[in-house]
Amino acid sequence: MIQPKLTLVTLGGAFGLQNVSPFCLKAEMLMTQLGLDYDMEVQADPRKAPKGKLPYLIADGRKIADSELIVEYLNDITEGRVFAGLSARDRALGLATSRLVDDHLYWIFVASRWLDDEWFPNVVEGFFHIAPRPVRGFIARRARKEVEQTYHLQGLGRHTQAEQEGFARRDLQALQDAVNEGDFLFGGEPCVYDFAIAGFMAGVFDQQPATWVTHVANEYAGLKEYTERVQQRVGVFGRITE
Ligand SMILES: N[C@@H](CCC(=O)N[C@@H](CS)C(=O)NCC(=O)O)C(=O)O
Repeated sequence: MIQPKLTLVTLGGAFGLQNVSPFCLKAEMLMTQLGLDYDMEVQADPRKAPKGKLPYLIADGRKIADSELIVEYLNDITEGRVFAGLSARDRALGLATSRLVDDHLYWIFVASRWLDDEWFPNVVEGFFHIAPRPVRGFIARRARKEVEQTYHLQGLGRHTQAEQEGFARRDLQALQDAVNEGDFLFGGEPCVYDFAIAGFMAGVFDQQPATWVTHVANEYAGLKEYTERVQQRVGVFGRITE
């Protein structure tokens, strides 16, 4: 295979994490596991990404935006290596689990950062350091309003704090039960679905300071050990390691 020139554009680091976005970290883990030769570039302003979100991949000049579309592209150029060895059932369960993480638990975690008055100052410094200091707070508060509206529209934002914790606990328990047997989800080597789970959970466990979701997640020791195992095996960590 003649490999295209690949550049993975990510949101970069914040809160003690070298790669703060779970979607970016999943792509980084997969590209490393596949042994691809690639560069990483930071774009701290998601509005400059093709779809206003990160990551995107530049492959010989073509931009592929969205981690799932990146996964599909990587599967194509490696002639099916991403999903090799996975049965249709593995792929069904892997996809369902990834959706739980990306489209449900992710939003609870986002809210635990953005909508907690005590934690929000970390968001201002972690995500808006690129804005000039005099307008930083204003821009961050405007963005916070959008997060609040999105969380409400998604539906989770209509629940009490105790109910949100209940939703988070059921998700975490389901993830822990899914990964509790064997080293990885589907055998002796991690696959893209392990990267979706561990890429997300690494940020939950290792961000500084903790949010309430981190405190709750710390009670799921099996999930924490698994998250560490995946990172160790692929050699890519959410946290800053040196
Ligand atoms: N479905 C997308 C989600 C990407 C995403 O939500 N990225 C976040 C960072 S974790 C982002 O760029 N957010 C910026 C924004 O929504 O303005 C993927 O899988 O790539």
